[in-house]
Order: sequence, then C-alpha cells, then structure tokens
Amino acid sequence: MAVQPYDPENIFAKILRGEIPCTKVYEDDHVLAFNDIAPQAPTHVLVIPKGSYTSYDDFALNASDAEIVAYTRAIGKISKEAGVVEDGYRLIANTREHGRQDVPHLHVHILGGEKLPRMLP
Ligand code: IU
Repeated sequence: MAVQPYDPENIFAKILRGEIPCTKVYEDDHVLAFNDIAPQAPTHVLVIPKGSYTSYDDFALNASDAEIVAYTRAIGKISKEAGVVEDGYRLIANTREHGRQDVPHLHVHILGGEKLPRMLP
C-alpha cells in the first residue's frame, strides 16, 4: 500500500486546532499530551507532536532535531509526572496498517499504573 499523505482532518489534528476537546496533561511548543479517551490501564496518556507527522517513520525521518529532542524529552517528563517510572510502564507507537494504527497522526501511548499483560515480542 502506498504511503498516504498527512490527513489534516484526522481527530488529533482537530484536537491540536482546539476543534475537539481533550484532557490535557502536558503542552509545550512542540508537544501535546492528553488522556486516552478509552484507557487500557490506570495511566494511559497519548503524546503527540504538534507538527503534521503521520507516523513514527515520518516523524523520525522528517522532523527537525529540535522537534525530536522536545518529543523524546516530553515523553520522559510526562512518564515521570504520571508517577509510573518507579514501577515501570510501556511505550507503544502503533505504526500504519500492519501496526494497527487507527489515528494517522503520530502518537506514543504511555501505559502504566498496574502490571500490564505480557505482549509480543
Ligand atoms: P492507535 O494506536 O492509533 O490505535 O490509538 C488511537 C488511540 O486514540 C486509541 O487508544 C483511542 O482510544 C484514542 N482516541 C482518543 O483518545 N480520542 C479520540 O477521540 C479517538 C481515539 I477517535
């Protein structure tokens, strides 16, 4: 399947434009984070870059160094502020069709607050 261009009508783009509300947990110049609407664990935060990046590969290959540093650092900060660092947590970036990515704007899930089910790999 061909790589699709960024869709500005995806739900996270609408959240970034303020057209749809979210429960914000963190924001800086490059990053927004909010609670997942259907949490799969006591802590379930989605962290998104503000730039229009479809998926992890798009971001990693096309974002500026400043955006990449900000995003990486924000994921660390939010995990710490959520209180999951000591006991542990999981980061997930479902990517494109085979990765079962539903929303085509890069998002990393931060999951924690309980011992999570084992998963592949
Ligand atoms: P995925 O990795 O693309 O499958 O994850 C999308 C997530 O976005 C999923 O966990 C949804 O519960 C979540 N979500 C949301 O938080 N708010 C929304 O309005 C919609 C999806 I649509």
